Amino acid sequence: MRKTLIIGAGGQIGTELTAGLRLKWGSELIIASDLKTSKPEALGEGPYVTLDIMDREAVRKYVIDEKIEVVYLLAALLSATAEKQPDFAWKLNMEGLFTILDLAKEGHLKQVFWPSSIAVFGPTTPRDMTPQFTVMEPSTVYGISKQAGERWCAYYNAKFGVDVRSLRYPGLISYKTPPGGGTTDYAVDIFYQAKRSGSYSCFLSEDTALPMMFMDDAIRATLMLMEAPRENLRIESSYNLAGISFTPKELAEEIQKHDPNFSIAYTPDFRQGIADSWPRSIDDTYATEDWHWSAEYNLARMTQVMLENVKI
Ligand code: NAD
Ligand code: AKB
Repeated sequence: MRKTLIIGAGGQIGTELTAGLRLKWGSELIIASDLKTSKPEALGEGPYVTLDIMDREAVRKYVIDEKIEVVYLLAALLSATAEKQPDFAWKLNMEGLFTILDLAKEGHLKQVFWPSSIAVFGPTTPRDMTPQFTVMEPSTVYGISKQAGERWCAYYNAKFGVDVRSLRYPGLISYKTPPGGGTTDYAVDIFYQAKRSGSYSCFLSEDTALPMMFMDDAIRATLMLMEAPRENLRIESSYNLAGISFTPKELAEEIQKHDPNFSIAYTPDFRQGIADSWPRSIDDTYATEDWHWSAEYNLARMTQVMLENVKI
C-alpha cells in the first residue's frame, strides 16, 4: 500500500473515502487532512493533520517530508456556494490542483485523484444520456473551474506522464456527513426533513431530473478507477459516471411508500437555474468498458437505506 494523503477529508466524500481506504488498507498509511484544526468526529480513528491546500509551501513540505505517494484532492467550493464567492471559488478550486499536479510532475507523487462533476456540462450540452465527448459550455463558476481542472489533468497526463485520475461525480447522497453547498443537496436534505417534520420545501421544481448516486457506489467507483491498470484508461481528463437519475417528485413518491403522510412543496430558488443547465442523465460507457463500472444502488434501495440511517 502506498502512503496516501486525503486533502479535504472532513467533507461529505472525504469522511467516507477515508473510511473506505482504511477498511481496505488499514489506518496507518491513510492520512486524513482538512482545514479544520481539530479532527472531525466522522473521521474516527487514524492519522489526521491540519492542512490548508491554499498554503502551497506547507502542503509541498508535508508531502515531501512525509514521503506521501498518493493524494486525493477533495477541497473545493461546490456549485451553490461558489456562485456566492466566485473569486474565492476559482482560487480555491484551481490553485490547490496546481500544487498537487506540480508535486506529481516533479516525481514526489505516484498517483493523484481529483474529482470533477456533472457541472462541467452546460445549457448547450445534450441533456439526456449525456455522452463523454460533447459540447461543454458550463455556466457556473464551479463548472468552469471543473472544466479547466479537467483540461489541466489531461495536459499533465499527456505532457508529463502524471498519473492523475478523475470522475465526473453526479450529485452524491449519503447520511454520514452533510453535503457542502451544492445544487443536488436537496436529495439529502429531504431525508432529514422527512424524518424531522414529515414535510419538505424543495428548492428545485418537481420535474427537475438530475444525475445522482448513493455514496457507497461513489466510493467503490473511486477505488475501482484508482486500482485500474493505467493502460486500460482511455480518458485522460475525467470519466462520466452514472448512478440514478430522478426528479424531486419521484424521490418524494419513493419516500411516501415508507411514509404515506410525507408531503413536499416546491419553492425554486437560484439553484433551479444551475440545475436547468446540467444533464438529466449520463452515459458512462467508457467507465463500463475501461474498468467494468456498474452502479449497485437504484432509487428504491437508496431511499430505504437513507431512511433507515439518517440520524436527526
Ligand atoms: P465538502 O464541501 O463536503 O467537503 C470539502 C472539504 O474540504 C471540507 O471538509 C472543507 O473543510 C475542506 N476544505 C475547504 N477548504 C479547504 C482548504 N483550503 N484546505 C483544506 N481543506 C479545505 O465537499 P464534498 O462534497 O466532499 O466534495 C469533495 C470534492 O468532490 C469537491 O471537489 C467537489 O467539487 C467534488 N464533487 C462532489 C460532489 C457531491 O455531490 N458531493 C459531486 C461532484 C463533485
Ligand atoms: C453540486 O451540486 O454542486 C455537487 C456536484 C454535482 O458537483 N453535488
